[in-house]
Amino acid sequence: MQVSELLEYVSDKRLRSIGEKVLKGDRLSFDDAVYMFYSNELTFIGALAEYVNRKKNGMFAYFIVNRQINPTNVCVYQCSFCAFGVVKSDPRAYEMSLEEILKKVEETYAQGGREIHMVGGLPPHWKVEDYIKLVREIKKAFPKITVKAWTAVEIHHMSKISGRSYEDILKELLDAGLEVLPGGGAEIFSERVRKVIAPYKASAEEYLQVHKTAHKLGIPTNATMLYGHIETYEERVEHMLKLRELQDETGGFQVFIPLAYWPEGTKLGGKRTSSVDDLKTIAISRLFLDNFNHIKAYWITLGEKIAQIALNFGADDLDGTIEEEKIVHSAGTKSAYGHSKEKLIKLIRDAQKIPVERDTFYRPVSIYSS
Ligand code: V47
Ligand code: SF4
Repeated sequence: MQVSELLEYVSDKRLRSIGEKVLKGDRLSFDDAVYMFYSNELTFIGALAEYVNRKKNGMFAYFIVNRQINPTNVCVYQCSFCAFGVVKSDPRAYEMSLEEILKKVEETYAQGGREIHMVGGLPPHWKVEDYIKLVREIKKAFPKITVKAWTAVEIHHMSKISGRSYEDILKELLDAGLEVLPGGGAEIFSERVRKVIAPYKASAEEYLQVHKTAHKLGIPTNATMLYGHIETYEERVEHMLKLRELQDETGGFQVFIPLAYWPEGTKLGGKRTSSVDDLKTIAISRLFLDNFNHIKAYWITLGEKIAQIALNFGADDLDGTIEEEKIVHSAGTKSAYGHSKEKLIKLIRDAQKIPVERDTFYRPVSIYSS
């Protein structure tokens, strides 16, 4: 059945008019997106989102052979939703040596890995040079691997401790070999929520300013949203609106990644998100962020099965093989720590999409069409 035919079955007039807007390619308003969050018509919203996704990405669904490295979990910020960052005296505190890190990169490279996604806690004793050195050493040893490192929170922190501008720091990181910024640290932009869940780290404005500066320097970046804790639906849409506005201005975002909150071991506590909420959030983000090419169904937070359904609800990317995820596992996620490339290909095929191995910049490396 065509999506246009589906419209006839929707008795809710407001939702039908949102559907008509989507079919015409008109931009959705703040109120449209909020309305969908309160609606119970999940399958209709999902079908609309998948219609938009297929126009943008066809039947392709992307993945990458990559590895996450979290050099340390020691963190001065102690966000209440985070079970990963600990104080230096905590028995769980760790800091990897440069040799350990390079060994992990070597293993990934030997398996055909293309990307190192490196983020961590923010230890009180680290200087800007420590962050830059890690990028430089990885690139020096493995020039072909793409380093996606340090969130806007880390860049802001480097600026705070050194008095240097974002631009100055990003230029030095570029020179060291950094090619793209990951999207972490966005959480929810609402000041009301940030005061409770992340009162000390970079503010929403600072996060956005770092990304804007990176875009100006030609560094592409990713964007995230942590949802399912104490934020309202309105605050989720406000968050996406800020990203849509910046994307209109710069065009520098590659992908939007909704991150489902996991509460175990956090100070904030609370409950897990429902699968319905996960799928609705993926679908609404696909519909609302009309200027983003990609929506990531991050299998670590969604779980493998919901991530597969999400590939039919507007998402077109699973992230990657990852190998050793630590941040969300500290908070109780039940997904694997990593998956082989073959497993990701199977997950995508079973979701009835065509697997495309990509590089960090969404350029296809291999298409597994049969
Ligand atoms: O910024 C922390 C989130 C993020 C929890 O750019 C939690 O391609 C759920 O940003 N429950 C880091 N989430 C991960 C991240 C990311 C992941 C994959 C790809 C990309 C990309 C970025 O993890 C943090 C925070 O928002 N997080 N604690 C938690 N309890
Ligand atoms: Fe530190 Fe990031 Fe965890 Fe906040 S979310 S405590 S900044 S590691």
